[in-house]
Amino acid sequence: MAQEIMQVSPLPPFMMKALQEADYIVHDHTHIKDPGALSKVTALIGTGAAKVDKKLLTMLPNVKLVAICGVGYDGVDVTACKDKGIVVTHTPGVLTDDVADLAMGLVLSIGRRIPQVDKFVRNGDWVDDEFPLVTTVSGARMGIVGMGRIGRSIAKRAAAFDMRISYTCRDPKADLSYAFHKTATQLAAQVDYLVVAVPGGDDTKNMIGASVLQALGNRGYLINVARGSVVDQPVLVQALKDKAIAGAALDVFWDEPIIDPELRRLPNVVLTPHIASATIETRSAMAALTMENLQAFYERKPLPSPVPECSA
Ligand code: 8YV
Repeated sequence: MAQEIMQVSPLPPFMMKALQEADYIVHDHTHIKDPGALSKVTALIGTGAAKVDKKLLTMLPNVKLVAICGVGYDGVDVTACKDKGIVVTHTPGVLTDDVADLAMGLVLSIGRRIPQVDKFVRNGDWVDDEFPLVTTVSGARMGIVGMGRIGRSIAKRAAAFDMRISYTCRDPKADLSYAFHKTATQLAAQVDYLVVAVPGGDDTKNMIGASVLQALGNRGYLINVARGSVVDQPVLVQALKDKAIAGAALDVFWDEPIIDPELRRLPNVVLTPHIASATIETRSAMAALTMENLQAFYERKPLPSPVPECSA
């Protein structure tokens, strides 16, 4: 019998294709309202952008799985899920390299102003002007906020650029020799590039605010490949306008995909549309792992990648 599941965010075509090939009946939560139909839904599926709250769960008495196609699941009320015996899964590991690649790409892009110089050449400005000199990335100081899989992978890449690495996270990692700082503000005061790689959610909301940016200073750059919510965006925009920091390279924002026009107009930023995991290889691997979680759930087998809060 075909299983009925419900998508709680737009799903990319490759994910939809895999679901259809596996014969799932996929409802869209914006169209399904009838309680009889809702009670047939046994699993929810969505990307990292998915919002799953108590109100939604109350409408879905038979849901027992929330499968997120993404490593971040900050939109899911995991406590509410656990209270109802619902397990949440995500896709860690398979996207680590791509996210770290983009973080390093953003460091180089803002440090060397690659998009800006590209525009300079295309506009024909090179004919009678020279692009202002920038500062060297190799050997600069990188501070990483969050030393999980992605943070470690960014550090590995930065080490190949002879960058001097330090970090902050809950507790120092015994196996790492990089300098540890207790707070993001202390870390920011010591670095040229501050790279954010912590999970989103209440614990990290606006953790990069005025004091961190002030500590980063007018020669420092902010890079964010985590979640827009981690950075106090209006405060960042003001700091960029005032040149209180040198620049920012951001893959994630408040209210995606609507981007503050002031931010879009700034010359000292590089902006990418939440594409850190957006390669064919990684998105296929994420879809495959999501499908494995769904399949294991319906076959009553151990789930390949439950979120830590739902792990035994
Ligand atoms: C995408 C992400 O948002 O994994 C995450 O947490 O932010 C991204 O990979 C998305 O979930 C892709 O489906």
